[in-house]
Amino acid sequence: MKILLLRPHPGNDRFGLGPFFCVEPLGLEYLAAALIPKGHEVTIADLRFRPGPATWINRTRPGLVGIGCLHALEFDEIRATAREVRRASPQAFILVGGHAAAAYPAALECDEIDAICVDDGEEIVPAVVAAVEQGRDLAGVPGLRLRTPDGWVSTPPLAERTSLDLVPLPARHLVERHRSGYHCLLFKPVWLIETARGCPHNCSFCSVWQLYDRSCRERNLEAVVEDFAACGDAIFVADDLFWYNPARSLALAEALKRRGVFKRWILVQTRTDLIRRSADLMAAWRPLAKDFDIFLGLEAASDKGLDGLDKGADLEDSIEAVRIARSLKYGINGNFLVDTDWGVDDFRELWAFVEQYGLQRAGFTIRTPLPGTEYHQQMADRVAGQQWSNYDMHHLLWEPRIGAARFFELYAETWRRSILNTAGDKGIMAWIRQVRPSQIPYIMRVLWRTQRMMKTAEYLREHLATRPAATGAKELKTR
Ligand code: B12
Ligand code: SF4
Repeated sequence: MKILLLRPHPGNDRFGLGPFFCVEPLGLEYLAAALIPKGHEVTIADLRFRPGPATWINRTRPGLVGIGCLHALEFDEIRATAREVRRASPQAFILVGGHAAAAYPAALECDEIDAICVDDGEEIVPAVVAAVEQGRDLAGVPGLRLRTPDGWVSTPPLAERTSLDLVPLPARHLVERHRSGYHCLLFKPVWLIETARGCPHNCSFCSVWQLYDRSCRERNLEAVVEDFAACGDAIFVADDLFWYNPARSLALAEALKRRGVFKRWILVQTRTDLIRRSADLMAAWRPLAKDFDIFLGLEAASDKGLDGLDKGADLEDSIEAVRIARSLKYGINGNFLVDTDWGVDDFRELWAFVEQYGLQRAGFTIRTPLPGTEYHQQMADRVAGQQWSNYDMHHLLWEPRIGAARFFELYAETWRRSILNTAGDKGIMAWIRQVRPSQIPYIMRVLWRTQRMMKTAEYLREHLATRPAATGAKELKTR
């Protein structure tokens, strides 16, 4: 069958680090790798680049269109894309999947979509394609929400979680036409690699563990080494929790060294307590790249703050992790969560922590009830009527304790303390010196776009324009 897999534009990347990142649709590449050996003709189209869905439909004439949905902030855009696909190809079967779709399918249950995949796709998608091709009932395919004449129904879950080794390598050749457009921070082009999936922890703001029931699955080391060797020299590792299994991580570092893998840059995501107890492992990995950055879940500047998020790590873990990582010359890109219940003292506590430990490379996001979390269920009444694009962790979904105007004033001030503030410690020239001449226009464009995060008025304008009409303009407190 002819299959078209679409990665839609996220719709909202006005705030946050969105402009700094555009990475390949790795989930779709794994789906393609599962479908191609079964004789299907697969095209992946990344709609963050031209052309749009209608052109791709005309070019490929698909029997099934799969739409990837990674983030809740994309829900409205996914539905709009599905509508466009339906118009251009009324006969095609429309299947949606990806992290956010699986974590909260209710947001996508609409007439334009035929089915939603609520688990990993490597087994489920080929089964859907076979059923559609043979005109069989999809009720027998596991892991789906299915649109039926009687409404949306669930099919049984997969008997077992899909092994990551079912499909050893992603079909990266299908996105090569977009490769030069994929970038992360200062690096362009970049490659996204996954070595493991899931996380055993239970941070209250995170939808990953709730989807995978705190399970972790690992890819076969040989496949991972092969993938690293075949990809280019700037790598973003997609694993939810890198270095999670010390013995396996050590074996992987050694296997990569034996294979002669050495990258210009690697970025991984992990936890502070894990780094604190893994100094040897960190030392083993560091020689694998010239520059090696870590996205570290710092989250809060006090033990009370960390406890309130069920982080399961304390402030001493944060301080030690930063010390260990820096002693090994890792770069730290942390993230902190800012709470709508905060007063000025809480902001000051965060600023002091950032200053004391030199964490100006960190990002700051607003604690947001992401669909698929218990926190979202608890906050259901307060978030009613919000548009999905506001779930980017830079919008307020309800009135904060100190009022929106004062909150955004302090939030913008928090961002002004980061290195992204070109009027702050790191000016434009310092950024320009870090990139090749050909990348200067790119870095200028990205920096220009991120400057709105330092401006109170930009947040307020956005807040007024996008909040549910029902809350009314009168609620906005001004100083
Ligand atoms: C890479 C990544 C990013 C990248 C790039 C994303 C992009 N737009 O291309 C960047 C860094 C930009 C990013 C940004 C953000 N991200 Co992000 N991101 C991820 C991450 C780490 C990996 C995704 C991935 O590629 N995994 C590897 C592939 C192989 O797995 P997969 O995509 O899940 O694919 C499988 C299945 O889902 C399924 N599938 C996938 N697509 C499809 C399609 C169809 C049709 C079907 C049937 C099945 C299917 O089959 C695949 C194979 O099994 C996930 C973590 C996660 N566990 O998903 C977070 C994650 C998705 N991100 C998250 C968040 C919160 C964000 C930010 C809001 C963070 C922030 N602080 O600003 C921003 C939003 C940016 C924006 N404005 O768009 C949350 C999502 C929460 C939610 N419920 O919305 C996650 C889950 C992380 C977390 N720990 O909470 N992100
Ligand atoms: S450690 Fe990271 S991936 Fe794991 S539950 Fe916490 S935020 Fe989610």
